[in-house]
Amino acid sequence: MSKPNNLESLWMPFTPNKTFKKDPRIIVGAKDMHFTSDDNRQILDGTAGLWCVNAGHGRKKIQEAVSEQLETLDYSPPFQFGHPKQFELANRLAEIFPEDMNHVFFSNSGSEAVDSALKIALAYQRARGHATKTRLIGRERGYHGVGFGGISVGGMVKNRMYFGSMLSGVDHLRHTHNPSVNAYSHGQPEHGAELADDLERLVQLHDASTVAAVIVEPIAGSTGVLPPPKGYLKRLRDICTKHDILLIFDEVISAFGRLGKATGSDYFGITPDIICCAKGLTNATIPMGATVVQDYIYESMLENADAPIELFHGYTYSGHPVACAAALATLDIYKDEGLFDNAAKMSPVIEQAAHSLKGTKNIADIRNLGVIAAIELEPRGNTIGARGFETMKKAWEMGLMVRANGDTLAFSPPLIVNESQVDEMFTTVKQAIEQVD
Ligand code: PXG
Repeated sequence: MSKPNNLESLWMPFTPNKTFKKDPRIIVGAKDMHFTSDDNRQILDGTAGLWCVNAGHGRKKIQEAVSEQLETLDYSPPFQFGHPKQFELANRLAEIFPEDMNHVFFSNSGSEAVDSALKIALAYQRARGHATKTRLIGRERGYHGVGFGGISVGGMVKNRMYFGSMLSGVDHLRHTHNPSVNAYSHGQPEHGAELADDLERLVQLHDASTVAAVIVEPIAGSTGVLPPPKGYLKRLRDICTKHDILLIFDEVISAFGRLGKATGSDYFGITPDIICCAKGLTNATIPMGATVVQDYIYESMLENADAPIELFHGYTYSGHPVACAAALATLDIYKDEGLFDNAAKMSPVIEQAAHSLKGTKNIADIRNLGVIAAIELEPRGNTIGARGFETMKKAWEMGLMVRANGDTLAFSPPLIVNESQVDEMFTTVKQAIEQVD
C-alpha cells in the first residue's frame, strides 16, 4: 500500500501534528505479533497496539463474527429494544468477572465506561437516599480517559490543565510512586501500602457523608506503569467499606488477561464495587466499553429509582451488535487458546528480560507486573520526554513498537507473545537506548 499523499486535513489525537507530518510513521497492516509499515517492514508489536490487541492482530474468528453480524443485524436501537448478543455478552462477562458482579452497562470506549461508572455511583447514592454523597475521589497520576468526568478524577496534569475547572467536588489521593525505596522492584513494590490512608485523611476533611466513590487503576498504566504497593489495594478497599464509599477499579488496561487473569481484581484478590473495562474486550477491533457493577447496586437502583427508567444514561451505540459479536468471538479466543494462562506463564519471562537491562545507560528504574513492563529513562536535562520519544522512534526504525509515556518506555505485548519475541523486544530496546543520547 502506498503512502497517503496529503496528511494535512487530519488533526491527530495526542500527537505532535507538526513534527509527525514531517516524519510520519504509517502502519498499513497487522498480523499476529507484527505490524507492517508503509515501507514494508515488519514491526514487532511490543504494546498490543495501545494496550488493547490482547489476542494479537488479524484474528479470523473475530473477522468472521463481525462480518456475519453485519449481514444479519447491522444495528438496532439500544433504548427500549434489545438484540440477543448484548444479553449473551453481558452474561459471558458476568461469568468471568468477580462473583456478585453480574450486571453490565455497555458503552464505546474506556472514557465512556469511566463516565458511566461515575454517573452510576452518583445516581446509586441518590437512589438509596444518600444524596449528599456526591464527592468523587481519584488519584494523582491516574488516567481515566478524556471525558470531563475522567479528566476530573484523573491526575495527569497535561490532560487537565488546558480544560478549565472540570467537575467540582473532586479530590485526589497521592500517587504511589516512590523510587527512593522501590526502584527496580520486581512485581509489586514492598513500600507504600500506607498511602491508602490518604483516603482516611480526605474522609476526615470532607466527611464520609459527602463522598460517593473512589476511582483508581489497580495498576496505573498510562502514567508510566506503577504497580500498586503490596497491601495498598486491600487497605483502600477496607477504608471504602468502613466509610460506605464505592470503590471503582478502572480496568481498561488490566482486564482481559493483562495480569494473567480475567481481571486485575481477580489477580489482586480485591473486589471493587464497579469495574470499568474496554480495549481487550473486543481485541480492539470494534470500539466498546463496559461498566460492570455489583448486584446490590443494580438491584438497589431498580428498587429505589424514582422513575420507570432507572438510569437516565446511555449511548446510541451502547451494546452495538457488531461490537458484541466481536467481543463474543474475542472471549472465545481467550478461552479456547488459554491466553490468560499464557500471560501468567510469560509474566516471569518478561520480568527477567526487563530487569536484565539494569545498568544500561540512562536507565533510572525498571518496573513490571503480568504482561507489562516499563523502563524509565533519566530525562535529558530539563527536556522531559525527549529521550523517551527519541528512543521510541529509534525502536520503530529498528522494527519494534514501544510506547513512550514521557521518559518511561512501556511494554504490553499481545498475550500470545512467546519467549523469543520477549527476548527480541528487550534486546532491541536496549540497542535503541544505547543509540540515543
Ligand atoms: N482508563 C484507563 C485506565 C486507560 O488506560 C482509558 C480509561 C480511556 O480509554 P479510551 O478507550 O477512551 O481511550 C484508558 C486509555 C498510553 C495510553 O499512552 C493509554 C490509554 C489511552 C491513551 C494512551 O498508555 N488508555
